Amino acid sequence: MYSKQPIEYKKENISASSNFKSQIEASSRRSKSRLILALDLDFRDDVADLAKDAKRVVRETSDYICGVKFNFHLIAPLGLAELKSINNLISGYNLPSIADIKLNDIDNTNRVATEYLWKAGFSAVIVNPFVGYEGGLDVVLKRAKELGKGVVVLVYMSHSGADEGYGLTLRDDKTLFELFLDRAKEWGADGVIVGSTRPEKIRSARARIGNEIKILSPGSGAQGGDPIRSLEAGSDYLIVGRSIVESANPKEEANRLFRSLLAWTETH
Ligand code: OMP
Repeated sequence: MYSKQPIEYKKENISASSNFKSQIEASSRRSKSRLILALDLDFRDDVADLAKDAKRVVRETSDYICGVKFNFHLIAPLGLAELKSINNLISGYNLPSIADIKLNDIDNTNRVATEYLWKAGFSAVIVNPFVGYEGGLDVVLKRAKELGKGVVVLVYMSHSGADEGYGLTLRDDKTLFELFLDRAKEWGADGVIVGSTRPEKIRSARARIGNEIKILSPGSGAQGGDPIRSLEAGSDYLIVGRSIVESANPKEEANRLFRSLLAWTETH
């Protein structure tokens, strides 16, 4: 198999604190927050101020969150230098940042894509397990371990059509969801994504994977998921985007959501 030597990383590119899981645990303990901000700024024709606006939202919400997630809303229009500059701000608050590209390709493409993400200062990446291990995600999982970066596996999405894929039953009566959970465990993933709109799936994910793997749940707020029900079902962290980012006052909205979860967070 063709495999290039890994890029030599300068120390500054590697987070000092051991790995993604311990980073987000520490961040959540410190902030008493289970909220990961999805920094999903809406489409605009002129992206000149996009990085500046993203930084503003990070500054305004940093007291109320334990991590930040970037999606194509920023990763597509911005370059490496701008992404790195936003990530520098985020790591200055001791918050980990997750690159949500739902990575889904052959090993060489996955290797190049994630090397850029690590260079841009991300702490973790979200991958699609459908692509498989050998010649697919193997390079990502191995390299992430070397660098203390996190790999988060998509196992049940939050939208209603997710049943058409993740809900399929295989020949041995296992669902694709269960297979993906088993893979996440086998591969030593740091986390899995299960939609906040499906507390019953969160509960069965927790029962199947145990407590070592974090459950990250998007879908509270704009998609109608109930944050407390997700946490009660076993989610470790809630990923929230539009209800904060697109509100008239992101700081106030993040604070409101933070406070609504505080009683739960302080007792668990
Ligand atoms: P809001 O619906 O605006 O709170 O944003 C949710 C964020 O989580 C977006 O960035 C989505 O792309 C992402 N997401 C889901 O909404 N559902 C999923 O099943 C998986 C993700 C994700 O991987 O983060």
